Amino acid sequence: MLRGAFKPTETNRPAAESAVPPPRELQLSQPSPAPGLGDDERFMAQALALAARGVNTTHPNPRVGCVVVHNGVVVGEGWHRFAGEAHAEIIALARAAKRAKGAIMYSTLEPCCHHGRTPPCVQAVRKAGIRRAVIAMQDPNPQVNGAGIAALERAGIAVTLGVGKPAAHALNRGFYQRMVHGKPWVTLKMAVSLDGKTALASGESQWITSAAARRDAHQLRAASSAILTGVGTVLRDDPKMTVRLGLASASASELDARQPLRVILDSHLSTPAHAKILHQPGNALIITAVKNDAEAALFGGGSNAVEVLACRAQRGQLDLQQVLAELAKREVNELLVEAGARLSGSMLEQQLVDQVIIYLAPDLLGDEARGMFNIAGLETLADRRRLTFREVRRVGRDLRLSLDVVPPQAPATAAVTA
Ligand code: AOF
Ligand code: ZN
Repeated sequence: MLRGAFKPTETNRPAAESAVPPPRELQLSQPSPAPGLGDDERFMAQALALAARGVNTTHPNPRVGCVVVHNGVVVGEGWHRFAGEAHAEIIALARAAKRAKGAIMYSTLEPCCHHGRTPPCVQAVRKAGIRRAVIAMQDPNPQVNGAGIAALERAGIAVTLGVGKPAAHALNRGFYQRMVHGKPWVTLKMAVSLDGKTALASGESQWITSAAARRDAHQLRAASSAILTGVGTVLRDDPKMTVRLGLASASASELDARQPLRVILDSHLSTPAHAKILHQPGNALIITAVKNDAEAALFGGGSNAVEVLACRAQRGQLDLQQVLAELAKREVNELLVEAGARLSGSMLEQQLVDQVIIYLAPDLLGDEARGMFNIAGLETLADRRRLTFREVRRVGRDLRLSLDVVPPQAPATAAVTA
């Protein structure tokens, strides 16, 4: 993948991505730890804040932060920025240098013990003379999965596991879901009017929400490994599906390197070869039911990388579970769905969505306008699809609603923060 190959010359410098704050769901509720917390919680909160700086760049790797503390003083900090570059621990230990001897290391993820793109962190931790390691969560990567902790303990390093785990997990919910369940974390985003409409009957939809809400949505894109849409949206809106807003300080190569993979579900391979979505920085993937090499070749001619992949389909509908599995194979941790009512409705009906973000404009578009989700009619209220509000906040003149999808049979609870 393009982003894996991208290597800035200087590691861990103050990053352009700090211009794009992480989505609120990924921000710590306490960026500066409250007084009264124990040392472990306080230093782990610092490591978590460092980890969050990688929110837009570490893909396909997890977001990890590390703090080295000697006699109660922070002597080294680090966070993982790009796959292929040094891990958080390596940077923090290098900063601490000799002061790492006898120090405590706070890491938001279990240090790795395998050779990936970079050498194992546990060796460096041992060599540096760390005496205790505080770790927020185990690395779900099957190549690590507890073996890093076991290696530290074998080296006589005391390990405390679980401090700050919920926040560490939230930062890496996509990485976790891919490693453990073989599918990405799926966020479905939609911009709608107060009467739940996404476009006029004519298809006109630019713009339903304000510039502030659209900027916020670009932050969702920036943190995603891939964006999924349907060919209907491509034909109707000819979208670019790139991260553009809020990245003024990024260089052209950084902008290219951080573009999420653009995925188009197109059963009959009817995406026009000139569609804008195919001609942007970064990679595009068309998933179809009817791969025909001659037709697929039409998409390969330009300067951009466009892959065409055939997936199972039934009655013209692509198998969405297989689509997600294929995306996980391509190391997609977090997937953002920006699609029309049909694909969005199918994703929800098939319980493939983890989180829904709605930007709600205080306007009415009328009965003729298009609805949000094509979902089969229900006979009784007992069959309704349930979601719960996680967060509600105002963005410009619009509201941003963040909702969790409730699995069937689970009781819906109201937990709203305004
Ligand atoms: C750590 N610290 O900061 C991160 C870790 O290809 P590599 O060498 O970058 O290894 C990637 C794997 O390392 C990734 O899948 C995950 O298991 C772990 N990530 N580990 O000790 C870090 N980012
Ligand atoms: Zn490592």
